[in-house]
Amino acid sequence: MQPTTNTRRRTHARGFSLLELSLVIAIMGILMAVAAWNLIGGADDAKVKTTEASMQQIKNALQTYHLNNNAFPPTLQTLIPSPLVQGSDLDSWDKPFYYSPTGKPGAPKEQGFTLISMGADGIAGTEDDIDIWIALARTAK
Ligand SMILES: [Ca+2]
Repeated sequence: MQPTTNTRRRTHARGFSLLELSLVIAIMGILMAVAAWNLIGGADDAKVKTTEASMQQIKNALQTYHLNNNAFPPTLQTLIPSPLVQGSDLDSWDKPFYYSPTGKPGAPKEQGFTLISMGADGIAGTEDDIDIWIALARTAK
């Protein structure tokens, strides 16, 4: 049966209920939150990769320095002005790398220095820290 003009008008005029509107707004909010989360996560991934690339470059410069001097430099600033390192001693979050010319206790001989980025939170010893040796082991897999 065809709805009469009168019924059709009434249906159209009813519009959305408050519950339907709340539901749509809640779903849109969730979708926007997910999109924002993904954007921020993607930006952080890029910063992690950039930081790891800088650390790789610094590692190569440290090893070249070691070949020439039979020791690692006392500070990263010794290397930074040299043509061996294009970048700086700052990670992607503009925080200085932690560097020590000695390896971690018990580390293999070729890991003769320590180079760590504090990660996005800028705090040492948290989960987002990037240790050059751990990053290299992960990318080698
Ligand atoms: Ca950290």
